[in-house]
Amino acid sequence: MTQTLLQADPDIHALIQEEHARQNNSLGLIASENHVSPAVLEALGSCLTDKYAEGYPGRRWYFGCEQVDQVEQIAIDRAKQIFGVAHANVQPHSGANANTAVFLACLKPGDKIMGMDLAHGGHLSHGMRINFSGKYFEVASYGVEEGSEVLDMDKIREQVLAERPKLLIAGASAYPRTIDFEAFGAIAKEAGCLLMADIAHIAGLVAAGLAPSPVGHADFITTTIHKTLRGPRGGMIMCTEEWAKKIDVAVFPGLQGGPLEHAIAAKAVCFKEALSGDFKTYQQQVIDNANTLASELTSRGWRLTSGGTDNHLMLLDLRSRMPETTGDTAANWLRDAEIVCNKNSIPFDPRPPMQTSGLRLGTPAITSRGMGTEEVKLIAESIDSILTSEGNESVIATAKGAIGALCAQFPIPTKQ
Ligand code: DSN
Repeated sequence: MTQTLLQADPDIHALIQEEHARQNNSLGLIASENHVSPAVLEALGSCLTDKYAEGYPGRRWYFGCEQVDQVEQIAIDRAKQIFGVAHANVQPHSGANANTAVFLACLKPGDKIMGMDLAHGGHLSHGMRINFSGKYFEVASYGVEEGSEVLDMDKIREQVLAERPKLLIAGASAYPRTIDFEAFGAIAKEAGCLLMADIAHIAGLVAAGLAPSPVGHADFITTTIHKTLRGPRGGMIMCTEEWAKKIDVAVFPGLQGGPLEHAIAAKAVCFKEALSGDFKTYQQQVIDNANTLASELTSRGWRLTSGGTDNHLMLLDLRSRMPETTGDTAANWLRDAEIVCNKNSIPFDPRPPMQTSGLRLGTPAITSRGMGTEEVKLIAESIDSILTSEGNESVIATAKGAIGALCAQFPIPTKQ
């Protein structure tokens, strides 16, 4: 029982070491990924994983919760302070769970939800046909405009008033532009429906005041902690006081059993980091790096959907220079040079989701490694050369050398 991981399970130990090396020796451009701090990782790997704590601070079914009560209360208080919300539930195991708990709190099976079309950048938990959200609720969706590829709030207003959903959802996993939560709030009010803002992708930018906050406009705000916010994998729900009790009951016992107090401790550490002075500088650099990557790619002739980005991500339309190349093929070429991103449908994509015509590129993870303008320029040059060479082996080898040198210069923050 006192063995180290290496002694107890050399196979898993070796794979963790390999994964650490993979992360350290490659560039993470997956827009939803990031690298946590050593402090967050330490809390996550703590003895808090051993503790059952069904219930909420001060109201648990189990005894011996004195410490985890304080941990969870600190996480809640910091979340409320960061986002300026009345109530926060830090127990959801994931973003999808957070969304499901909101549905459980305010909807009945068969009620209508309306979110952004998955094919236009929405999320599977916002009404995808084979997701829980699509199976148990009637689904309507809105999307971006053909041509501009941005959300047209006047048109969305008309659609919402025609569809009359019970719950309107604002939020996306592949939308490079600012989301107008104030306009969504006004539409929801006019239509007499509830509004859920899913800020999973942009939570860090919102926390830093660099993207508009849905607070005051949305009844519910859900998020993951592990994207731009730079914390452990997990979710959170914020809401008005009016919904606090229903949300808490929906999370536990409605949807989940025991909370993951080790993850909640890591969330608390992440929130403390988000309250520090450095956090805004980091988030601004994420945006600046995304802008640099976008302008370097567009100056080389690549079209980005909507023409660019306001946040941490962008969608590159491969058809603008390589009409025969799918996102799947392109992402594989980049992977061979240790540039890790994901294929992504672009709005009105004629290709199926497993192929796609686009790549989604994001800058949170490389920014956490300390990379800035010069490094991003080099990354753009490598991406461009690999794609335009159609995955030529020697071009990939050259790019891989340059990326390897960059990674060695900017190690990931954690040692494990
Ligand atoms: N799957 C996540 C993403 O990559 O955007 C969203 O949950």
